[in-house]
Amino acid sequence: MAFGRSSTGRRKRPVEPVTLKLLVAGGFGVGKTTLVGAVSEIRPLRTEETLTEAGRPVDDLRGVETKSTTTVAMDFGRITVREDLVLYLFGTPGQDRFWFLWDELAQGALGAVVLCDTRRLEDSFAAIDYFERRGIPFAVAVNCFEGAARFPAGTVRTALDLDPDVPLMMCDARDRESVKAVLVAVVEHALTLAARTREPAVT
Ligand SMILES: Nc1nc2c(ncn2[C@@H]2O[C@H](COP(=O)(O)OP(=O)(O)O)[C@@H](O)[C@H]2O)c(=O)[nH]1
Ligand SMILES: [Mg+2]
Repeated sequence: MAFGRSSTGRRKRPVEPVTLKLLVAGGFGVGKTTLVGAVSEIRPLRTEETLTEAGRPVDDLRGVETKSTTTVAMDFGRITVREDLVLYLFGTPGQDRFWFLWDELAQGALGAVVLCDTRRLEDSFAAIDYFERRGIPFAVAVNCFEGAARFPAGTVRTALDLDPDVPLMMCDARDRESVKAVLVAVVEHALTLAARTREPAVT
């Protein structure tokens, strides 16, 4: 038969993966650079600068006193979640003085992870507001630093005033599997929301 789609004798074609863009946001020192580095298959592109004395009054180091570098532009990484799904991660700069970059970074993003540290939850309010206002789907991940008090998810949810459908998870930004679970949750959440908005209106 001349035409047909028999696959016998044919090599399985490599799957062309879907690529999605996710943002990683949250307060300064919350673990964004660590998270991207933990899962990235490519050497993460980082734009770290040594914290200068001049930046000290601005860069709040409470809880991360050992931190000696800061991300001035962004972190960038890539993770293949499945053969057919590749995520590109863009870490947003945590400091308010780099907010002008956010709108550029948010272009084309499917969704975002907002990382939080329970010692400084308020540092992640701005990121949550940003995604809520722009209707960008996001999940909240609490980076469980040792020494930080553990709170039940419900308490954190209330403190952050999250909508009930926003996924909230505990994670360890240094742990690949933990971070992967967070990223998968964001993708699933974003796809669920997208499917909901695409549903035809009932007439
Ligand atoms: N103990 C612990 N330290 C962490 C964790 N995540 C990040 N760190 C450390 O906290 C500091 C701030 O993390 P970093 O990824 O640079 O924060 P960023 O400013 O959000 O990019 C660094 O010294 C990290 O090594 C974590 O889950 N546990
Ligand atoms: Mg950083």
